[in-house]
Amino acid sequence: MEKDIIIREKFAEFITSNSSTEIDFKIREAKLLMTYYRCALFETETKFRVLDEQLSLKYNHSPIESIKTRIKSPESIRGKIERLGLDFNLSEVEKNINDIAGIRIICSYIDDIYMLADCLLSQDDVLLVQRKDYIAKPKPNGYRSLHLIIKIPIFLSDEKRYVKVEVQLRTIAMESWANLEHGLRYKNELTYDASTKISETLYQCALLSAELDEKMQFARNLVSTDKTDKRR
Ligand code: 0O2
Repeated sequence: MEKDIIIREKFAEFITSNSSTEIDFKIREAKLLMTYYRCALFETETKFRVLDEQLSLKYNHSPIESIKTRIKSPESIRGKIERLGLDFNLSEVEKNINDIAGIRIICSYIDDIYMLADCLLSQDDVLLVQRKDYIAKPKPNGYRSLHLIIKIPIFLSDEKRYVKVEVQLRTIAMESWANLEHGLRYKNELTYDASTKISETLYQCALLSAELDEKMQFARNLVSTDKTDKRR
């Protein structure tokens, strides 16, 4: 509620301290920036689809189960600006918020995650900004995924512009756990006891989901070895 009042005040200040031409200009700039992020998502998605086509032929299974893309909502961007204590201006947002454009790659097996990440990062137009491996080192609540922040170029009519994209790579099991956990986390008004029990249960589920991934990977490796043996 208090946040809403602050936002309303900021908006009123913005309206009174800028002429309508300046406001139009700022709106156009914001729209343009969002367009760059959308284009960067097209480019990144295409890169993964190309890799999937080629690697499917090479390994006889498709490493990508599905792809999801999203542009962070204005409310969520606003929340992050406040959390990070940034100024409400576009260059601050562009410089400091890494996940405005997000792409999630759902993979069949754990090895596919690392193979796809390596293939992407070996492309000479992709720059790695940050890598967080929550599979090798899961978060304390059990969350697992590989996160990359990359910069990729988009080619506009008159310039080449590097844009940041957050790439999350995870297996089907990691995706199910994260989606259910996300849903439960936002069920608020829980007592301390209930919330502690839910966290413990989710952590147990995360361990089971990690075990499932390991077993599936083991089965997949047996298929590959068996095929190699037959060829001998
Ligand atoms: P949304 O709606 O997915 O965008 P930062 O992003 O820099 O503020 P942090 O913690 O440094 O925060 O980034 P990190 O660890 O790379 O995680 C960012 C994103 O990963 C989150 O984005 C989630 O999508 C996902 N994530 C991280 N931890 C968890 C978790 O414990 N549970 C679930 N379900 N997802 C997680 P956003 O911005 O939170 O949300």
